[in-house]
Amino acid sequence: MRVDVVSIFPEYFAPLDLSLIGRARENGTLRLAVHDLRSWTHDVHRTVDDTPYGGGPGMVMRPEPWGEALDALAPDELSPDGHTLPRLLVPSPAGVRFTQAMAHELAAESHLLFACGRYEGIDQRVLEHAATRMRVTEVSLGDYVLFGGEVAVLVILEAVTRLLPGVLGNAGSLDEESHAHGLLEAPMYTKPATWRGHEVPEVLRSGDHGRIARWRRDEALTRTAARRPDMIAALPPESLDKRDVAALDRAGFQLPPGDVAK
Ligand code: JAH
Repeated sequence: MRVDVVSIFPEYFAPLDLSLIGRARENGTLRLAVHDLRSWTHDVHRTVDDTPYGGGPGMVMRPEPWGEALDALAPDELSPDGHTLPRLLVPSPAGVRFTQAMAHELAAESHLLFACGRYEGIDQRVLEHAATRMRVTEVSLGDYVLFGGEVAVLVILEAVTRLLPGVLGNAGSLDEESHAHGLLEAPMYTKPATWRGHEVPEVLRSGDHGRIARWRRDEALTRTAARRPDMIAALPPESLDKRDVAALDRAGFQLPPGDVAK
């Protein structure tokens, strides 16, 4: 996968040289380039912002440097090596929610291009114009505001690159994780069996794989009901069997009335 990132703070991306993402870059799984937006400015002050039309606080990123950056990184004509246009992603508190499902979708792309806004954001015409020749997605990690899109890009890139074939050594850990099945995962434990007076639940040491699976399912349901009732409400009713409904009932969770349970 090819990834380009445009930012006025390219130093933010130094951590991408490290660890598993760094290894994916070394072995060619990930071809990542970070670009300084100011390299597409022409004035002596390398200006990237201006005051907002309509008034209001703060500054807005000027369209001209962004236009040139996107022209350079997503050329209009198809490149000779047959490369398709990138998918443009713009972190913004006004974007659609980034989810594990979107991470999977992005991991299937061959080229991602991230535009990191700062201040009050990027002149909207940049996105409008880009949308005339490539797929553009404004994306939000959650309902909070950062100084800019850089940290959001680090998060998205980590979520996406760990799904690329060959990046995660342990492929099994991909499909039993939180959010893969619409429930939070059960708690995990390792040795020693007793630590500072706290015990690992007996069932996990029993060797009874059936009991262990049921216990983990109950824990996942209980914990999800307590922490993320929205996720329980979103479960397809047919995904819950009678023991699931009983576990939720013990947790005091009121399921919406309806066709329940095998
Ligand atoms: C803030 C440009 N949902 C996380 C998120 C993503 C981007 C931004 N804030 C929060 C942001 C200022 C300018 C982007």
